Amino acid sequence: MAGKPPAGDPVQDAPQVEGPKHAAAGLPAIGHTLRMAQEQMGVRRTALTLLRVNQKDGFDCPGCAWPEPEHRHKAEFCENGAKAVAEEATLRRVTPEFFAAHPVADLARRSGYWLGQQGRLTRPMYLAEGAERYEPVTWEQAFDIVADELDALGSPDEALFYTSGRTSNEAAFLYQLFAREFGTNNLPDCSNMCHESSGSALTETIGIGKGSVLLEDLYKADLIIVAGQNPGTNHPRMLSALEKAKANGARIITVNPLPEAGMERFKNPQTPQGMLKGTALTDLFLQIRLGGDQALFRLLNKLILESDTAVDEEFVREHTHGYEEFAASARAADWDETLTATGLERSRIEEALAMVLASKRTVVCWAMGLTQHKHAVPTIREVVNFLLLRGNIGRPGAGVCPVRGHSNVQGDRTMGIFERPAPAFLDALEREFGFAPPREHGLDVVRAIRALRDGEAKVFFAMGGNFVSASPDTEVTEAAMRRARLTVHVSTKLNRSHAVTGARALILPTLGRTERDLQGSGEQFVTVEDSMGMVHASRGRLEPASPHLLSEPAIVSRLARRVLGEKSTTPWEEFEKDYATIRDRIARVVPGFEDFNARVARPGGFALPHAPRDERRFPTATGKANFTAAPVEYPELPEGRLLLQTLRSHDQYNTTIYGLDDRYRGIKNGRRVVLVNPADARELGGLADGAYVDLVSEWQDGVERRAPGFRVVHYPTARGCAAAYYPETNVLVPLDATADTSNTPASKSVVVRLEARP
Ligand SMILES: Nc1nc2c(c(=O)[nH]1)N[C@H]1C(S)=C(S)[C@@H](COP(=O)(O)OP(=O)(O)OC[C@H]3O[C@@H](n4cnc5c(=O)[nH]c(N)nc54)[C@H](O)[C@@H]3O)O[C@H]1N2
Ligand SMILES: Nc1nc2c(c(=O)[nH]1)N[C@H]1C(S)=C(S)[C@@H](COP(=O)(O)OP(=O)(O)OC[C@H]3O[C@@H](n4cnc5c(=O)[nH]c(N)nc54)[C@H](O)[C@@H]3O)O[C@H]1N2
Ligand SMILES: [Mo]
Repeated sequence: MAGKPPAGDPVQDAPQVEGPKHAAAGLPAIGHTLRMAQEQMGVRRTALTLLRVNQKDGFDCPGCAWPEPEHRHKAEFCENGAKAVAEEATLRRVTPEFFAAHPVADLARRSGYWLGQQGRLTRPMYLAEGAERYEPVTWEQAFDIVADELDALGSPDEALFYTSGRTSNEAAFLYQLFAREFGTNNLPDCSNMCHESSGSALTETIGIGKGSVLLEDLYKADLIIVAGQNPGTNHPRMLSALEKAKANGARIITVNPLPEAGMERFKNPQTPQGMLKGTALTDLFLQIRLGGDQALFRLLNKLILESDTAVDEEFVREHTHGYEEFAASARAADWDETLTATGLERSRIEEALAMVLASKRTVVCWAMGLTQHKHAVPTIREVVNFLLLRGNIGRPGAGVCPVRGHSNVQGDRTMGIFERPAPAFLDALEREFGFAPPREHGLDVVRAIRALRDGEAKVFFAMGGNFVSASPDTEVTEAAMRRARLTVHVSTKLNRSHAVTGARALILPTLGRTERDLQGSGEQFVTVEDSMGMVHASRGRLEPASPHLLSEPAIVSRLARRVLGEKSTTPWEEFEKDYATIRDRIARVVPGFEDFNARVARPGGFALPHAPRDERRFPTATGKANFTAAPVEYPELPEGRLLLQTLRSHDQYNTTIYGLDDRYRGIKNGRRVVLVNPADARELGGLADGAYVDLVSEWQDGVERRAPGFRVVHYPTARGCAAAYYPETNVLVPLDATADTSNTPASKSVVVRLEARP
């Protein structure tokens, strides 16, 4: 044992290690959930609130974007969702007195966990230039301040309008409309750091950047491959769907550097049988090296090409383009190189191949393990090649399934939150609202940070999220943010982005999903789109956390009226009063939303059209599904170094830390841990379990990025691959280390060395 964690850490971070678990959910999950919820909400509110999650007359769970099954349980929520709800419906409050007692410098010293634990924001707060503390302001004053700074800009492109993925369709539609009437496409969003690589790869290959399967398809599949995803923690309700798929005969291959408990065994808390024994989910575990997936799928493609009658020739002929070039490239795949890139044994890949060839209906699910690499886009294209080869797109029980994160991140994009909008979308806006939207592409997250850093952007406005903690290269991002003239955050909870501000700053407190939204025409509901393109209503019932909150649509409407004034002929006031009028406009602008108000009134909502899924039509440039050819890539690992992935613990939601445990990985009471394979630890100078190290990232710019004081945990991760939690390790991810094409930060392959602490 060497060293200690750095002194002065305001969180009592003292990790205890018990070793990984081999099953997820079940009784411990329920007990844990209720305890956490009751701490925040009390017993009665806990019962009232949790029973409304994902019910047909209730609110959409803010936990994740996994779809709601047709037959819902009385308790259609999971541990993850319950925690998200408790976090929002908490009875704790952040008041003006709180801000008087805690100068910004003090807030900046606190951990994200501490900030979140303070409770719900209750009043608009303003930090004047040079002031030490936030002070309460009226909403009118707040909008005046934003309008002053926006008016003072040399160009609308000096403003940035960020969105996190919890914003409803209605709010998102208004927000992008406001930004574009103001004159910019600078609409970076959390998607840029998340599934952008999936969007890029899918749009190019199948013509639509969304998944092609519905829940029923999972139930009908013969084979489901879950690559780069940890549903036990991040999409727990997906485990019920996988369980059902298995009961129907599906087999499951898990591709992951970590053995994740949820994929090993699932104890369904909703059946007595499940509670006791549970279902083994994974049939074949491919413990792959970080970034080895493209090589794996490319080799599988070569092997499919070489197997008699394995290729669906009719599908390839009728529906695809680029087959010859792709096939030539795939045939060049090399066993030895693949074994190096993946760290897998040959026999395992052969087993996988046999399962692939035995399957008539295959689904591939993935999340951040595939999207956050330099070569994420070619990796996902290779997955598409893999599915196209055997006709596994646009057929029941088969398809692509990128599993989305934030509960409405997909809907926000559908509503036009995109820095590179399609011309057809802008044309439709122009027709409907009679203004000329800007046509030049705007800035994504990484480019927005550069623009702030270089003084080219001066106002940063965030609709939700925690930009400084979620973004890469924390020191660079924070310094960039501090250069802004004004930073504004529409938020429910306190977070670090409120403490690392521009010269002036505003916190605008807003309603959460769980809360009643009363406007001029009566009680309102909003709508969201889940990971599978289903749109449905969400209606909160709780009394708002404070009488001073405004809803997100109200904030945008009022801001737009104040900033745009006479220049805008859009009926912002009417939108605020009655959200049905927003939906009428969405119906006329966004394809698939025709007759929106009537269709969303039906219980369960409706499915958006998806041409490849519904009619095997591929709206790409070639009019066909595109095979693509690419050379194999995988991260290089210099001697004496490890590849670090930055991932989520069980007790966090992105930058919101619920608690200090990661139950399934057997880690308690601390987050500053780095999981290292014991054999690697031995080779790296005999790093003992329990030793403390600094993580030092090495990148081609020569800058040394350091995250101090991590406890080494010997863990059965793939060789050469380490893991540590985000956002503590974002400081290690270089701003310029991004995925080709999608520009998503490569948060899952950071080259690090471990320096023992004295
Ligand atoms: N409780 C909870 N739920 C959440 C969230 C949360 O923070 N907490 N966040 C939400 C959001 S926004 C998102 S995007 C999703 C994220 O959901 P996930 O993508 O499941 O989240 P991560 O924790 O980033 O986990 C990545 C998984 O991929 C594996 N992996 C990493 N690199 C590779 C690789 O190169 N190849 C392969 N095959 N596997 C790899 C990791 O070992 C890990 O199991 O979850 C959503 N739901
Ligand atoms: N190193 C590393 N970095 C990553 C990732 C990673 O895996 N590794 N993952 C990336 C991914 S996938 C994502 S999606 C991003 C997440 O990036 P963000 O979406 O920006 O971050 P969150 O932590 O989800 O935002 C939490 C805050 O949102 C606010 N909030 C919550 N609910 C609401 C609401 O209903 N309305 C409003 N207005 N505000 C609300 C609260 O104030 C809360 O503090 O992080 C990315 N960053
Ligand atoms: Mo995400």
